[in-house]
Amino acid sequence: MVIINKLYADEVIDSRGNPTVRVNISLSDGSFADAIVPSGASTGDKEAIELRDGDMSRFHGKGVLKACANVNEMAQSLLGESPFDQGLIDGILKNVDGTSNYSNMGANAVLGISMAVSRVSAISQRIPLYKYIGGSNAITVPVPMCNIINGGSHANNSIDFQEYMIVPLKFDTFREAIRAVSEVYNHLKQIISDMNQSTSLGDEGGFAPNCQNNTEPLELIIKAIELAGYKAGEDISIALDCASSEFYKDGKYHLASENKIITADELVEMYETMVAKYPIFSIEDGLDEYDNEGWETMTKKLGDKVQLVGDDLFVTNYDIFKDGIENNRANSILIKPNQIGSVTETMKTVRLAQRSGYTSVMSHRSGESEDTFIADFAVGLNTGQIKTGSTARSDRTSKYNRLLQIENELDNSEYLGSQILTR
Ligand code: 2PG
Ligand code: MG
Repeated sequence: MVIINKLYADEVIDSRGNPTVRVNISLSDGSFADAIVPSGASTGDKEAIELRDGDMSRFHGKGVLKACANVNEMAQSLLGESPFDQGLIDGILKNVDGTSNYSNMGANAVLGISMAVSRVSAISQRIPLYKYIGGSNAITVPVPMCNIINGGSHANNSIDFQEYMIVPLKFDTFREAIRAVSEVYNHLKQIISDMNQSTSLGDEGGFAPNCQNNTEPLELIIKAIELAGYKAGEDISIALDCASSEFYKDGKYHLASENKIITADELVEMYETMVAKYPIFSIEDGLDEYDNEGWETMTKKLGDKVQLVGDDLFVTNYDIFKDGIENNRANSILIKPNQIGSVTETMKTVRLAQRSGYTSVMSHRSGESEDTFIADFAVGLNTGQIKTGSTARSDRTSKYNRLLQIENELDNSEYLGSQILTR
């Protein structure tokens, strides 16, 4: 029987220059794998707990030596176990931690082990990770939502909304879709540079120009799509992550770039106007994570026109998501494994989406690494969509490059394009 015979963590650096956990694992048959955990900036309140040392003499308090030590401690319960039953392994981790949000061991410690176990199992079985996760049904190469303008807390500019993304819908393959994104991205760079603005990048590789309001980025993007020779709204649509919890204070939405403080109803009206005027396919976190009433209204008004994605709203949490579904909040969920803490729990949430008619979007975090787990995870679970940044910066392109490899490898891959279903 193949068993886990070595498991330990070390502290490495993420794409923002902050420390994060890497878990290294080897099996009795000689298979070895590692996994690096990502980290968010605009995190939802109800996310699983990311353990940081708080020792201000190291990494501004952001060290993860405690989380690494916890990995080494949890390893004691896993050595000698078979790695092939992911549910069993993740169940042991949950028991050892003993809390519902991993506040004891840290979700960064637990997820690192969970991902590493999954990856080393695939290596041991000599199959690709996506196939280990999804078997021969794992064939959908996801439609990317590619971040090309960053604002909010991912950039040091004037834009309130956090992410402006392009979604290549009218393409037959992922390879063609990514080519189109890269072409648009480079046209946008020229446009921004012609405006005498800096083409510096935000955390996810999108540009971070200063704009007069939150709609100017849409104009720039449409211009870039057209200059690249594509039709906005047909070949390529636009997706937003407003990350509105970041500008929600005392029951109101504070749009600093427009000098406005507005109610949920007014913000929803603003979205309705934007959706009528611009080719917007998807809006993520349009309202605050606690604004349930606002979400229900927004879903009623916009749910049959656009994809409404819950990120901070659902935090990949089965129970919170189930309650949201029962109350008609949103029609789509963002899937971030580190929001919930294990591979098994992430899969459970995706299954709930799939049987409830909600779309699901696999997602990176703003703090990332060269780890490509989410690319395989998206294919393995047939999420159909992935959000993993722009076509620049290797922490983002590593995922796209892995998906290009998967598409090549699969004889029967499918790229859904505009067939992505929303309710
Ligand atoms: C988001 C993410 C990823 P963060 O809000 O969707 O783009 O950002 O990782 O900072 O939460
Ligand atoms: Mg988000």
